[in-house]
Amino acid sequence: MPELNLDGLVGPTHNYAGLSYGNVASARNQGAASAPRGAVLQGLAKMEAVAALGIVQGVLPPHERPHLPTLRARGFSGSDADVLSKAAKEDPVLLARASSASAMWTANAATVVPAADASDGRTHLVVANLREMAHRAIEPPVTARALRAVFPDRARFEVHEALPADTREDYGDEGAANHTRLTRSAASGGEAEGVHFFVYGASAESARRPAKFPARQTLSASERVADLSMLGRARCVFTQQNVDAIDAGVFHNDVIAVGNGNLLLCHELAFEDREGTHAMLRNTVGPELVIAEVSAAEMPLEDAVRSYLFNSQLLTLPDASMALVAPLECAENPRVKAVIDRLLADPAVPLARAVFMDVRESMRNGGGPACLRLRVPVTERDLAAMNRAVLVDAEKLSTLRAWATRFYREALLPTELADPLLLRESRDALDELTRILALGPIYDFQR
Ligand code: SUG
Repeated sequence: MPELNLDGLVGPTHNYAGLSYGNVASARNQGAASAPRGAVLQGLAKMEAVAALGIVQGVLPPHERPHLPTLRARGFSGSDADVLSKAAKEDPVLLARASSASAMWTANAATVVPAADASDGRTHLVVANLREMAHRAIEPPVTARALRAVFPDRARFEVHEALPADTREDYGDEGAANHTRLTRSAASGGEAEGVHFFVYGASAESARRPAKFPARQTLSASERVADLSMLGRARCVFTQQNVDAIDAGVFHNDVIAVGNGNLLLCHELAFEDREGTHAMLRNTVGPELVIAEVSAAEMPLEDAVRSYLFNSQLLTLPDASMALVAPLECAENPRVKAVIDRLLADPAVPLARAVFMDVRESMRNGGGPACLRLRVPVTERDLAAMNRAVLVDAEKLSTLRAWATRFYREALLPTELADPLLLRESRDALDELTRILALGPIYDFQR
């Protein structure tokens, strides 16, 4: 029973602009030089490693950045070069927002509910509105086009537009980063039935809310996503994230908890109501559920945020054992490494191995291995019905490496975003990529 992982390809404008309030890595690295080519190659190496574990691996394309329509909508006019230079002078923050490669974190692209759990027997992908961060709120329309180009068969897949981002409804939605699918066994693919665990930062009824940083996911949004996906409420568990953790830099649940099959790995400070959440999960999933918890004494919250242990990918391999694909930072922090060794040695925890990957370029913006991928539990028939040009094998990986090496810069500073050549290079790269991945004209500049 396969699980498809769709990783976001890092875009040519990958840079550190400090745009995400509440994401401590993004703030810490503001203004630093980035390495777009190194970043995309790190991502491809991770995809190669995950594919080698026996997981079905594919890619989602970067978005068009700088996004000229965003700048023109704010009144900047003239040639593309004029628009860029005026924006750089008059509103550099807007230019940075229109230039972020943030679409690489595809865990925030959508929430996915496989056909096995949806009452209409189709797989649902609800695009996330990402309304809380201005630079990410411009992603949804192109994300929807990209997902439809990957899953064109409407009889099997429904790609929903993002929830309304205005204030009529309180829909703050960040997609799969706050959603975990659990099952009664190691099985994580599209054949097994699952339970859907939604974690939100705040709701109208919340007794406590984060004091410092935004609650990016709301309960209303999670409930609406569940309904659009045709999930019966009996399959759902909703719980509030620990607001103190949000204020400590845990801006998504996937920075403090990760689940797969019948295993939930989480920090003791993950949820507002720890005991109640564990009990709801045990009741809904069943006695097969294993909750492997890490205490604050064993690993303080600060280590969770720095190392991104919980942003590891937890994967079921073809032999039904589980592997943790963790950021290299976890191997370098003795306290975190000791937690991983303890989990591997614990016979009650179904975890067989750990693999460490260098995704530092993404980590410096607060994106670990799990942020970089969207999980789609599929069946063999789903795989046959999708656009298989996005799947990676040795040949596709080498094509993508050559493509990145040809178009991507070695280094980039946020002060270089107005360079008209960067726009040109990015468009040329994406134009070529839509051919490599057989996506059709998904970008505004191609329409
Ligand atoms: O939305 N960082 C992303 C990181 C997303 C991580 N995703 C998950 N946890 N699933 C964000 O905060 C930083 C961009 C900048 O500052 O230049 C950024 O958008």
